[in-house]
Amino acid sequence: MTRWLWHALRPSVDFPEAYGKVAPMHRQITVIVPTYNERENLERLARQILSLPVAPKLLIVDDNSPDGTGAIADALASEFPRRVEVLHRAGKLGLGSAYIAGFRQALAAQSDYIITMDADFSHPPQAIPALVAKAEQGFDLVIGSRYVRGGRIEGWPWPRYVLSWGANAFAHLLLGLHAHDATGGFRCYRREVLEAVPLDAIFSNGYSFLIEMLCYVQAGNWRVGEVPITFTNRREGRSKVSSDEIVKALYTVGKLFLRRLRRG
Ligand SMILES: Nc1nc2c(ncn2[C@@H]2O[C@H](COP(=O)(O)OP(=O)(O)OP(=O)(O)O)[C@@H](O)[C@H]2O)c(=O)[nH]1
Ligand SMILES: [Mg+2]
Repeated sequence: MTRWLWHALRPSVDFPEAYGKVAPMHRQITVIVPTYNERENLERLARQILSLPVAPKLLIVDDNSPDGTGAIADALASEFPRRVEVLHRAGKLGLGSAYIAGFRQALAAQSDYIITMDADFSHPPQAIPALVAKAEQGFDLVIGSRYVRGGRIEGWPWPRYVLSWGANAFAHLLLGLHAHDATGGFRCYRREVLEAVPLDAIFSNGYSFLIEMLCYVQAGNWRVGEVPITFTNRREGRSKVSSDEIVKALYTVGKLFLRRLRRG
């Protein structure tokens, strides 16, 4: 309904190809980077993002990282006052809630496209213009994808492949999600999607947040596209994925599956 209204109110951009006519420079793009102990990565990543031709803004959501990442974020915000913002939270409150806090701030700042990515260079910043270009073609959510033709993963030990393959298989079979990379966190959302999704109703907070979010996007009939990326295993800093997170993800998928059954 919301999507229909949006298209009805903006007849000039009714057809996907029309988006391509508007230069991305006219769009405001915010890249949200959640951080927890990313001292080794944040500054270099920020500079690469800020030097991209699509001129994005950067919103760092730091959960009071014990390694001082928050102070690095503040220094970046002082150096680039118009382009870098930092959201400091009291402690490690989870990736999902970090995304939601970032979404709210980016929407309030009138961003047209809101991009999420990890701080550890697993998501290549140089792919951001390709995500935006695909969104400009009329896709409401664009996923930087490891699992479409041209996408690759470098440096993963085999258990990570199994975990990722299993999570995607669950997402496809139990939840009926169509995207090849349903668990990827490198995404570009059109602002209208985030306005339509009931962010308050999202119950998962960890990595399964990405699956729950995609359920809402697909249920809303928003157009989802994927662009291939080379995903590189983190070289600096430490992973925050724990066995705890895996159990929570299984719980989330089970809960979403039951909801899907109930709703037919
Ligand atoms: N603000 C915030 N950021 C988090 C939290 N947990 C993880 N992150 C960040 O979310 C991103 C993804 O976390 P990673 O540890 O890289 O997890 P991953 O990419 O799934 O796992 P690896 O492949 O092992 O790196 C990174 O930028 C983290 O710093 C959290 O609780 N709060
Ligand atoms: Mg990572």
